[in-house]
Amino acid sequence: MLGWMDRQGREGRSGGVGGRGITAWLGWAVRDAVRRGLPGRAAGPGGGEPPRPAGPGEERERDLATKSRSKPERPPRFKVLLYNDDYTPMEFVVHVLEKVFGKSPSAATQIMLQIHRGGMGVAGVYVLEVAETKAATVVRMAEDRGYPLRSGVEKE
Ligand code: TYC
Repeated sequence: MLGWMDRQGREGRSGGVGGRGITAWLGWAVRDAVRRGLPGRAAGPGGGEPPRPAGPGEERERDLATKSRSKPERPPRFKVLLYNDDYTPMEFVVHVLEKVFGKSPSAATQIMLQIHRGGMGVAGVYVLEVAETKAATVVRMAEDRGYPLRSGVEKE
């Protein structure tokens, strides 16, 4: 004969495996199901501990478990644009492209000429915060020298 369990999930003892063994395991299984909020007799009205709201830690754990199953999204990228004007020296634009955007001297020169001829060009592509910082850096460097060079950010 097996042991028994009262409504609170406490184990009783009526012989069999001495009130431990499988009854101890069943007590653990039911308590575990109640803890995790699974449906079961002990979790129903009048039975077992009432399902308590999950604490902040548990909520986070559940969120993480859900998120880890979904494909991680690549953050959107943003182009940093430079605009042509009649006053900023070509050498300064090349300098900016090298120092702020890490371009080689020849790549920087090509981009600068493209902007000079076409009115606008892409200096680099970054996540939003980096793109905005670089665009602001360009404008500040130009303003410090009295040049009207303009920069902007556009979603790729
Ligand atoms: N047009 C400028 C000149 O002739 C050069 C220039 C190039 C300015 C690119 C801005 O983003 C620019 N001095």
